[in-house]
Amino acid sequence: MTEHILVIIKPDGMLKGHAGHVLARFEETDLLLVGGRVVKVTRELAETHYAHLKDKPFFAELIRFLMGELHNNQDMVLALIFSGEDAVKKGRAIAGATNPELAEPHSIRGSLGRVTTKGVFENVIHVSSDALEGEREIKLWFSPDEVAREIFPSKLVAGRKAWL
Ligand code: 3AN
Repeated sequence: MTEHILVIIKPDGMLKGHAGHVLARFEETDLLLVGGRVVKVTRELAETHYAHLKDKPFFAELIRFLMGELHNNQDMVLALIFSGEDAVKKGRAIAGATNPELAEPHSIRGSLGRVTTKGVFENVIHVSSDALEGEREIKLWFSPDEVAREIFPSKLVAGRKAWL
């Protein structure tokens, strides 16, 4: 089934210059890059993105992490949309497990991520966990005009496209 995923190169990955490597890894697949933008992460965006984790003990730190506060105030991330057959499975395989120490060694998180001495997961990228989450996240991070393919329906509102 064709799926659409949001991939984010997170502040640790941006700070360490891993954006090109991540792109190269995804380009080795048959997934199609249909959107990409550099985004300044606000608190509202971070909290909405991780809303499903708001009860976790690490939530506050997770929000600070995505806003770049743990990485030299690197508050710009690269957000990408990839589309294709089984995009979730393929993207999650390239990413590796959430905990970089448990991730397969050749995955992005296994090879480039680390757990800091304070226990923070520096896991380089975010990849949508399933197709529904992919849709929610893509609609949060991108407007229809910023996506190069009609991956989800949109409508015209005051002369501009908005997600349905
Ligand atoms: P994934 O990013 O692999 O889909 P999620 O959505 O469960 O994982 O978690 C989102 C983020 O929260 C992870 N990328 C990681 O940075 C952080 N996280 C998840 N579990 C933990 C944990 N047990 N301790 C610290 N941080 C965590």
